[in-house]
Amino acid sequence: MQPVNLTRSQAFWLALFIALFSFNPRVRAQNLTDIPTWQARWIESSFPEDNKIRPAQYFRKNFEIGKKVKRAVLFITSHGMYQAQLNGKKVGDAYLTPGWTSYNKRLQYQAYDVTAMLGKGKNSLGVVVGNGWHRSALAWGDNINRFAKYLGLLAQMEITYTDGTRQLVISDGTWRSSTGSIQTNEIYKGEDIDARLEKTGWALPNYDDNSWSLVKVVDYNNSNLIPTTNEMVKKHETFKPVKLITTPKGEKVLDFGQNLVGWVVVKAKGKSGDHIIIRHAEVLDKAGNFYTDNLRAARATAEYTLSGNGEEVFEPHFTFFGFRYISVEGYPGEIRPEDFTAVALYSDMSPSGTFACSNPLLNQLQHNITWGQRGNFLDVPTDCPQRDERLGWTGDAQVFFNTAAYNFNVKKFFSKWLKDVAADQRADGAVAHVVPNVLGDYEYGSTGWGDVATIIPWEMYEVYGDQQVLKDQYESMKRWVGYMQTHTDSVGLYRYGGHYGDWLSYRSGNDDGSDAITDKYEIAQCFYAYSTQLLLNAANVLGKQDDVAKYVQLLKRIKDAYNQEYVTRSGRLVSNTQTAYVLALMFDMLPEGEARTKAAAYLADNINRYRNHLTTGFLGTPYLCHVLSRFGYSDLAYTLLLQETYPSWLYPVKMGATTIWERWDGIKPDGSFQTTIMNSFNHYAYGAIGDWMYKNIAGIQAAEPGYKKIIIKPVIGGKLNWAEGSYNCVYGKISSRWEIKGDQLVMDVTIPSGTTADIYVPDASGKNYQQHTVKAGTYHYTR
Ligand code: RAM
Repeated sequence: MQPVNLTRSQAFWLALFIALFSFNPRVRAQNLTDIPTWQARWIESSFPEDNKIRPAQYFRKNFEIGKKVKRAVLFITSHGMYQAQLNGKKVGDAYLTPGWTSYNKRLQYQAYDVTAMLGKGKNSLGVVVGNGWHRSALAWGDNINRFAKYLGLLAQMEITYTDGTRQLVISDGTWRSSTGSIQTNEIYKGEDIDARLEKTGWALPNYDDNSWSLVKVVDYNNSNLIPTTNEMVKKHETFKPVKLITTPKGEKVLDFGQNLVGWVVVKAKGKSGDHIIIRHAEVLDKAGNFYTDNLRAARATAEYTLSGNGEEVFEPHFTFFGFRYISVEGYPGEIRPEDFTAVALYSDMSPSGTFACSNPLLNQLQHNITWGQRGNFLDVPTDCPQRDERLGWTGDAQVFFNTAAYNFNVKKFFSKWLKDVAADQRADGAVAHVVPNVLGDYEYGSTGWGDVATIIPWEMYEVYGDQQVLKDQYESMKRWVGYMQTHTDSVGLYRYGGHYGDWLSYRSGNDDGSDAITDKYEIAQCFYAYSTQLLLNAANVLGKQDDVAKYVQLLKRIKDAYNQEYVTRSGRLVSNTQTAYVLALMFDMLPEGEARTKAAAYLADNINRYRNHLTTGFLGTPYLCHVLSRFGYSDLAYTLLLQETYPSWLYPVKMGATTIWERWDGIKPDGSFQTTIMNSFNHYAYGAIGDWMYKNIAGIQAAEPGYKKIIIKPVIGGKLNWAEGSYNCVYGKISSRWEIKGDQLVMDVTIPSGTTADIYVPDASGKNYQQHTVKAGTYHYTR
């Protein structure tokens, strides 16, 4: 069953429709005239307020259906995470609902068409509510109850009969509540299910709930309720174990062959009280033992106690794990791999792009990028999915946006999250480090992180060509630039506040000055300029001429101050690092002409000094190859891309990675690990190279917003014999494929209707291009 996403206008028409029919005298119960104003009341269990992670709370209500149902819609949300059942069957195919937003300001409800789930006579609506993001400990320390002290439910089913009468079933004081088999449940901890405590048939109409408690009815201000507009989290790929391993320590470990995010469905048959413990890990250590130190305080465990009633099937409900391996303890009988199925859970974005080429290592890199995206696009773009963090780090999201948009359609995903970025923006315009903000009022305003407020809206406009995102986010963009402007000194320098800088850039570990540390305020001045440029672009698109004039002035001042402060007379930068040159060139900080050519040469020289290795961190890496290509160093960009030793993109691939790592050397060449303090093996940020691969190897680029005009211009190099890519833009599918056959180059291109393209066909040497301006169609070239 598909959940129904209602837009505001659909909600309005639904309300009007309901209002018109609500005057029918046969309508039972509520007055329907003011739907979608909620008639339902928030209900909670009678647990006292506490700061413990409680068992999941079960709520139920029977109701009668007397006539033929034409349509029934269930609107539902919770304080906590819910799973609803109608007559014992799960409602919808979404998980981790109601999703994650800045709940105090924006709490999504879902709408499900449940018409086919209702039967004549007695029906039953049952809902389990677990702690979810509302009540789990989030970020570090034991800070639970971030968003709610109590688990709560708000549900409203609107039933329309074929005779036009209507009925409401709402959460109210007549519901009953109890606990059941889902005991501990918490995002980082995992979930414990005791099948002996299952209230068998609890969501069926004939269940006797007399021993259940009556619920408390509580009033909350419902002004934070919003419809769901993005794709919800669903189950996707499944994996069977590729290996059963007994580790040197004697642990029984199953390897699913892929680092993924979700959980494992376990089948088991045993005695009542048999207790299975499933722990999760991304990697095995050097000796081949199960390794969980990098999960820090996250227990990341599922525990199942058997009822003893035949074959039992377990899976968690209100948590998720980042893992490739599980260790299995206490399993009754022989561990048979076929009884374990790993399920990937992620936001249900439709795939939009493909990339492949003649180098298998690059294909594995592309695979790792897409799996990094799947695992970390769980309603919110998270940095990592496994340790006690899993937060919507704004910097990570902005560096990865373009790549993400090639791989999947992320328009709805990011439109929703950007609204939380704006909702969590501080009164002074500072942007939170993580959104939804769970870190408090001081974790704000880092350069490259806060710039998410301008970068993603602008890039999203370029990708989808829809001005709506600029309209929606314009105030937020403006406020972020305003924040930096407020904190600019008298000479126009933004030297204020704490910044993460070029996070996790190369550190040689030697005291020889080779650490690639870029001055944080030098970086900040670059991003200040870039954000101002993007705001200016947005003002132009939206026709805000006063703002255009204002920000043209401001931009000039920012760049002048930068050149005064950070550029030496010979054109070197104060921080003589790759990232410093990359940002200066990418954001046009230097005057056109010689200054830029020289800076590009310094950059190339720096790369050579590191024996053709990158040294960049989160902020420099996404732009590194783009800058090299722009200034005529595409060969060097290819050399970096194909570099196989640390630090490089292919080093983790050579080490067997199936996702992108947080650090260039998460596992060192000798098999030891980076520090346990911060070492995720599923972190999409460095996957931002995907954008360069699509644009330059496959050669697919937007020349105008939304790909109304397309450029196809592959860069031949890296000893590749062929490469191909496709992208489903808003007009349809673009594809590009080239292959070197002997001394000829063959190229096939598809351009969708409604667009035009400039196709640049290289020769086999890659040095000379022939340009063709074309309309929609398929084209074949040989040179
Ligand atoms: C760590 C992670 C995250 C990064 C922050 C600054 O929590 O690496 O990705 O954005 O630091």
